[in-house]
Amino acid sequence: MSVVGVDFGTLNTVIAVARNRGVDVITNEVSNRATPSLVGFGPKSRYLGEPAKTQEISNLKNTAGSLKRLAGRSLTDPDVQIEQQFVSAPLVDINGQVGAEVTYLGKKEKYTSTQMISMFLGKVKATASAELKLPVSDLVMSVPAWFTDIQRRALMDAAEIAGLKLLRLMNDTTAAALGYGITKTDLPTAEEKPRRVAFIDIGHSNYSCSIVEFKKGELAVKSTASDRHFGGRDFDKALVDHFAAEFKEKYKIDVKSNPKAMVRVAAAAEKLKKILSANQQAPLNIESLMNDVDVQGMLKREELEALVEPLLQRVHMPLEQALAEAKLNKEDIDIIELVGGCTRVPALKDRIQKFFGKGLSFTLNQDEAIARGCAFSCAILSPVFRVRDFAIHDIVNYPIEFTWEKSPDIPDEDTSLTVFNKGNVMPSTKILTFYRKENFNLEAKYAKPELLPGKINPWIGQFSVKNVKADSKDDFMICKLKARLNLHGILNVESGYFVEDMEVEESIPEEKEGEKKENDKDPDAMETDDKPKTRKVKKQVRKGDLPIVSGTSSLDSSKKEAAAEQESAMIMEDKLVADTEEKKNELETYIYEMRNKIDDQYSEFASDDEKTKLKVKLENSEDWLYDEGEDATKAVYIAKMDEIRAVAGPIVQRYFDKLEEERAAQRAVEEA
Ligand code: ATP
Ligand code: K
Ligand code: MG
Repeated sequence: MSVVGVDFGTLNTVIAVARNRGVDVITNEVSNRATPSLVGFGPKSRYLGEPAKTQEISNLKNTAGSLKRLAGRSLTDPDVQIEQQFVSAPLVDINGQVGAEVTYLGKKEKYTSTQMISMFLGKVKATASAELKLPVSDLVMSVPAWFTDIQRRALMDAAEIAGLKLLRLMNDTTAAALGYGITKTDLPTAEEKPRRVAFIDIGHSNYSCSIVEFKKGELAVKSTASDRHFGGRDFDKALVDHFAAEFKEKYKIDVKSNPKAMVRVAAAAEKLKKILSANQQAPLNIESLMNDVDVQGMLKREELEALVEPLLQRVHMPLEQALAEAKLNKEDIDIIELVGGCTRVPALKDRIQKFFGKGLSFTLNQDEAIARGCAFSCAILSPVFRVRDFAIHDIVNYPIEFTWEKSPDIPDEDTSLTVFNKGNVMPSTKILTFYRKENFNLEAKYAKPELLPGKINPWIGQFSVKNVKADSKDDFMICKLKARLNLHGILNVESGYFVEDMEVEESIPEEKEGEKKENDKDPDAMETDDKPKTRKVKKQVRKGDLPIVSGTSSLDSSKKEAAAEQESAMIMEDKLVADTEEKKNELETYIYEMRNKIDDQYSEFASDDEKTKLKVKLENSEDWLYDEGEDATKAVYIAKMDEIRAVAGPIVQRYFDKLEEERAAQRAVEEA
């Protein structure tokens, strides 16, 4: 069984696997350690990951990125409107969920964000499986800590549709913290002061800071704060705006009117930004950007910093919030660990360092720490892998309340309760008690919608409790419901049962005598009656289960099955296209090979007549290949190959017979 950790980034996805020697980041089909988080749709197949990036500029309208930021969102969400600036395919509404409209196999199609994520995760699965040479199912994946129930459920659904089993959805910075802690041998003991580390992750779109306390064998997240619209792409955008204005002035071209030109400028801007992290000045040159104009620009690091000054002024905010929520001061933080590609920007490092007034630490691999942490978590959770356990206490980021209808029998009953408060430990289980004579419903929702990202629906779920009835004396049934905020940060009412108050006999625990008394104990005072003492106490005794019917934002199983079938069909289609391409390449190679060999090693084994016949066959086949055979089916390529083999076969056979004859003669000589 495989043990896989995935950092599903807005721009890049990194896959790590745990093997017996430790955790490694794996490479994809083109040997990259990160895969673009992109899906594309073509006339014959889909492009997932690297091919989507390769095709992006020529296939803008049918390429979608920012996938995870679309999870669980609706089109009208203001956050999605921001996302549309970074997604080149048009975003549309699909029954309340955001999706993309694309042309696939020559037809207009719409896919929800959940479907597109499952397509991409299918690719992640194939990449891991190819590297491990094992079927892949179990994995741990990271998400920003600010993701809500509906966003997390969407990711769970997407993984399931892709045939993956998510053992844990882990917050990005918590994953980095696990990777940090699990390899440390010098963490404080239970009695000592904990080590306090601030983990700061600034990626392509998001900036998060978690304050984490470490002790031997455990970590506890104290707070997490984020600026969910702060990352590398905002730097890129500032550069694009700058150069768009400059090119308008200098070359009289409006790149903003030309989507392809915009993508090319954005790519060049990102490259320029990276160079400026290590150099004081860098050029930006693009050939034939639009209207046959070649553009040239130049930028100094200080100019970049001036362009992003409004962003830099926000750097301190998540840091201040994280400290306040952890009830700590800057001075309490022992170490500041930075991860995420964007933390390479010198101005950012500088501001963070100034904020804390102490040096920053880069002991984790900035691009790979989160994926590695996820792989460690998967190893801990996997039944097949032995790894030192490390306890992870995360926290609730938004308060969750339950509401219910007032019982007709209890007029002064409250009708809501905040069950999980912000800052509570997560995962966590709470038992809710209700006195009822009839079936009842309760609803879970986020208590403070204004804290949620964008216009996320605060509703979490409705739970109907069945088989509730009054007892023979018309007394209330005492109903107990188990509400669990699980490892994924998803809330469920997992089970219900009812109890009865009963009098039970309970043995009285022997009173512990103090040590001093024990020492000068008088032997005559010893107890002679050895019958255990008991007392009657009232206790709640579990009497039976209460079925619960849940309605949440998760897809129901029939929808998931349908999506999984659709996904399988697309995988088959993609595979057929890939196989067809392979057969075509084989045919092409075979033609070249035969043409060379017929006048070389095969020459003496063919009559002139046979040679002419084969050469004509090869030439016709080649002409066909570059004409109507350009786009044939797999079966036709195989048939063409067979046709050539029919002519070449006897010749090749004679050649091998001769080789065999020579070998036999050689052996005879050696044995003689
Ligand atoms: P997110 O965490 O927001 O979902 P992500 O995980 O895909 O996104 P990362 O891979 O951590 O993001 O970081 C990618 C960003 O880091 C990009 O904007 C990239 O341009 C930027 N980046 C990478 N290297 C450098 C560098 N040397 N200098 C400046 N920026 C860099
Ligand atoms: K990443
Ligand atoms: Mg990231």
